[in-house]
Amino acid sequence: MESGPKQYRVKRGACACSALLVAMLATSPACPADCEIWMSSAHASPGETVLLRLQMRSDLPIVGFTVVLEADVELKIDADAIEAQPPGCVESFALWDTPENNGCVAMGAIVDLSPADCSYEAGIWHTVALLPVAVDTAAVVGDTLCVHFADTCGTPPKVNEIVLRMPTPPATAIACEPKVVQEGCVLVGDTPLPPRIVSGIAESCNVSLSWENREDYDEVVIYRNGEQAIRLPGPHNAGIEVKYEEPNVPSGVHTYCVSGIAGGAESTVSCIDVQIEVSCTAVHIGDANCDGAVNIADAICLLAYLFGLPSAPCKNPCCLAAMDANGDRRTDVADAIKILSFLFAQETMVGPDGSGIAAQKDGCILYLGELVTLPCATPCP
Ligand SMILES: [Ca+2]
Ligand SMILES: [Ca+2]
Repeated sequence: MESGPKQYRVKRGACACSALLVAMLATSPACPADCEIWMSSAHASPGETVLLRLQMRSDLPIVGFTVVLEADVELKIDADAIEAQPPGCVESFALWDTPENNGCVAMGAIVDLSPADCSYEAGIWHTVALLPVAVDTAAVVGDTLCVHFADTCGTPPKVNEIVLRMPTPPATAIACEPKVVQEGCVLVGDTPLPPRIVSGIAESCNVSLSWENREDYDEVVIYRNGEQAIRLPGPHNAGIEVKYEEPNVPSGVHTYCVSGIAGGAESTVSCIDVQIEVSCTAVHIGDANCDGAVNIADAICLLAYLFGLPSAPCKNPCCLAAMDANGDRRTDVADAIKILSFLFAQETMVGPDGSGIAAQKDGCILYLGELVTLPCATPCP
């Protein structure tokens, strides 16, 4: 089989990083897509070897790449052990680390242009190589040793580039300079690197947290105001961004912290303050007896509340707001009729905010506290 790059027509786009090519902007085709490279980080003890994950993403399918790496002196990328991903698709995997490269390492892979399954799909991150990195035995705990993406390496210069498949036949390709999102680092020590918090946003009554797993974790732990809020079992691959949404958070300022657990050791935490400015109440409209479901028993409960003897069940409602099935901020016989119509005539109930509640939306819903004007001693879970 003919080897690697020769069998593909690869044009270098205007976004290739050579300064010479910048001067050719006027005549070169523009790079048709955004493309990015990223490398995970890890922790390791002196003398230990860890895998760093090389990831790529672009707006067009990726069919090949070259990256140029420079490592801090204590790190050695093992030339023989680079693992290309996915194993069945990478047709040619090359590594250039000759002495004249002045310590840099250039590596690349070509993924077959046909079949199409063997390109890296557009728009999502792909792990394209696992790079073993050996930490020198003389490294000191607490050191941070990084692998950098470099601009050029060797003669003729090799550059960071991603080879993109062009969308129109024949299956031509174009090389683009990728944006470096993160360089990989190894923290010398026993504990994993903490996740990096990207954002913490209050959305009405919910908190939306996002973070980046800086290495592979077995578990991720989220703390709210110093108390453990939830443990998210893994595996959690080192990746770009993970989102977690916590519903029904009380109003006020909350400190959210995230840690990662790997090999039984927990990282330090990364924290962010999030302010919930609104108060929220969870109501299950129509669930007059607060048993978690809307059925005919709720219509009976509501009628008993309205017309029953003082000893009748439901005389002391757990959540009067849940009984207001038609959203008029009163509780009367019309609500019992509304519940029956909801159950047997496909009518919608109405929430305190005026929204319709069809059968598929039936359940515990958060409403802004100011809209829930009827008492609700027991908001639904
Ligand atoms: Ca019920
Ligand atoms: Ca009502």
